[in-house]
Parts: sequence; structure tokens; C-alpha cells
Amino acid sequence: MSIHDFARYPLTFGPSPVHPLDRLTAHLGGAQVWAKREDCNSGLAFGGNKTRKLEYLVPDILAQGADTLVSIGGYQSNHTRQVAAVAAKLGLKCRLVQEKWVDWDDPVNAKVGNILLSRIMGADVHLDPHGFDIGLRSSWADALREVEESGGKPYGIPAGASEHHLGGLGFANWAYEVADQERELGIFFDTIVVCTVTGSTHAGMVAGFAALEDAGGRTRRVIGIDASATLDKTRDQVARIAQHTASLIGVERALRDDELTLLEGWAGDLYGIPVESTVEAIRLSGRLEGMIIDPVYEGKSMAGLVDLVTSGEIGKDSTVLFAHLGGQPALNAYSGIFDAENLATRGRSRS
Ligand code: 5PA
Repeated sequence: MSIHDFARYPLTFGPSPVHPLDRLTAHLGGAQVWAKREDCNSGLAFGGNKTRKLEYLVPDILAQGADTLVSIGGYQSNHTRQVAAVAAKLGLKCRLVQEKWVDWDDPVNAKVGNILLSRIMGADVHLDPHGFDIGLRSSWADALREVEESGGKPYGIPAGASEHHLGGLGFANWAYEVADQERELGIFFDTIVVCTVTGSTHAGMVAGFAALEDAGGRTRRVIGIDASATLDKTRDQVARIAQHTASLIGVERALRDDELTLLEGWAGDLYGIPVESTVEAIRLSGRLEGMIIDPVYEGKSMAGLVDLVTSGEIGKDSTVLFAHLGGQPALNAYSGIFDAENLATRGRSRS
């Protein structure tokens, strides 16, 4: 089996754009930094990394004859918003469990951004008081049972589509797409920087690049930046999904330790709460590149990239690909960080 043997239902516009971040590169004084943009990969409710993962789940959803997609995330989950969009596109119902993963007291947290978009798209949104956990949840199992009891045919999609047997394929395919784009551009990304929480984005990349390496491709580093603040659990989940996905796509060996890098240091103490480096990274990327990143995920992985390049951990001669995985709608629930008063007290130094 290879990645090409799996059915893929098109939800994206095609390969996601890859482009250089020239002003960020100049600001950091090298490495050469590029971005690959899953935040504009689809016309379905702003797209994002889950839209790519879901391309490999839809054939299974259709084969099973499901009529309701059931999924789970935090109030501002990007994943559930993308599931709602896919349900709308396929003409299916959508039942979402939105747990209180983040203790963020902005009064609009359960009203604007992602959750607003899910409601607009017709999803049946249920708020739930449970806290953050990337594993399989009882609230999700309850929702599946409720749909069944009311005569529906549910299809369960776990948090981030990660603990799903096909959940890693979307980003295994991303690795192949990167290799194609490298050929077109005459470039090689020796380092990939990706934000990691439920794990199948990072794990899929690791599996895809392992398959490419086994087929004679060059070795590269995939650096996961943890944004879960539950590092051990996330590392285990990434390792498990990476190995599973690798074997699905024909990698007939155990993955090596050096193929799995998950770094801590930018998540802060809690999932979903931006720290100073997150906010600085959001401002930096906005001011230098007009590239908008979010306070829960890519704000943290960009902060990691900036520090790793600045410290020389990623060398000046490196060519780095920053995986922009979407997530901007959540910014609406975090506006307090950027309002005029906060700007005045925090200062607007830095170019
Ligand atoms: C998410 C996840 P993984 O969960 O596959 O590790 O991806 C991390 C990630 N960037 C990175 C963005 C914009 C993301 O939305 N989001 C989750 C969600 O519920 O939205 C699954 C947690």
C-alpha cells in the first residue's frame, strides 16, 4: 500500500500555497523561512488542517451511509468548525460537543469565531463543562449514543480527527505535496516546523516523510512545537499515530527516535492560553508579513520557530517550512489581548 491507494474526497482547492516569508527572514537574519498555507486551502469555512485530514475520512463516511457527523473540541475548536462545514457540504447533519477546554473568561468565547461559524452552518452545538483532554471522551460517546437513540446513523470523528485509523493520512499526503512543490521550486526544506496538540498533523508528516526517505528522499527534520501543555500524552499520541500511519502507507520498519521531535517551551502552562511569546509572534507575523496566526496554535509554533532560529538551533543556512494550519477565527474570542488599552500597557516596541 502507498498513500496513493487511499480514496481521497476533494475538499481543498488543490495543493496549498507555499511562499517565502522574506521580511521575517530578514528580521531573523536567516534561516530562509517559508510558509505552507492550510489557512487558505479550501472554500469550506476558511479551511485548515482538519479539512485535509477529512478528505481521507469522507469516503469511509459515505461508505457507511452515515447521516450525522459527531465530533468534539473546545468552545473555539477549529476542528469542529471544519467538521460542520464538511457536513454542510455533504448534506449531512452535524452534532458537536464543545467542551470548556480553556478557562478563558472573555464573555464572547462561546459566541464568536469558530463556534459562531458552526452554528451558521447548521451544526447542533452542545456546550459541555468538561476540561481539556486530547484522548477519547465520554461526552463524545454520549453524543454518538444520543444520535443513535433518536434514530440517526452517526459517524464519530474524535478530537482533531487524530484517534481515527485514517486520521494521519491527510498529512502523510502533505509530505508528498511538499516534495512535489520542492521539485517545482528547485528548493529543499531541511526543517519543517509544525504545531502539535492532538497529534495526527505532526504524525502524518512524520509518516509521509519516512515513506519518502525510504524511497530515496533526503532526510529532514520535522520539529513539532507542543501547544497542548500535556507533553507526555501528546508525544505518546504522536508516536502511536505516526507508526500506525507509516505502516498504512507501506513503511515496513519501526520509526526511529530521531524522526519524532516534539519540543516544549512555548505552550505556557495551559492549552489555549496565549503567553507573552505567543502574542509577540502573532504581532511579528502580522506586522512583517500580513500573515495572521492564532493565539492557541500557530502563535505558539511561530514563537518556537523565532526562538530556534535566533538561538541557532535551526542554522542560518537552513531552509525552513512553517506549517500554517489555520485557526484565525478564534482570534475573535481573544480580542482583549490586542485592544487599545492593552497595546498601550504592553508597548508596541519591535519592528
Ligand atoms: C490544531 C488542532 P493536531 O491536533 O493535529 O496536533 O493539530 C494542531 C493544530 N493548528 C494546529 C491549528 C489551527 C489547529 O486547529 N486543533 C484542534 C481543534 O479542536 O481545533 C484539534 C485540537
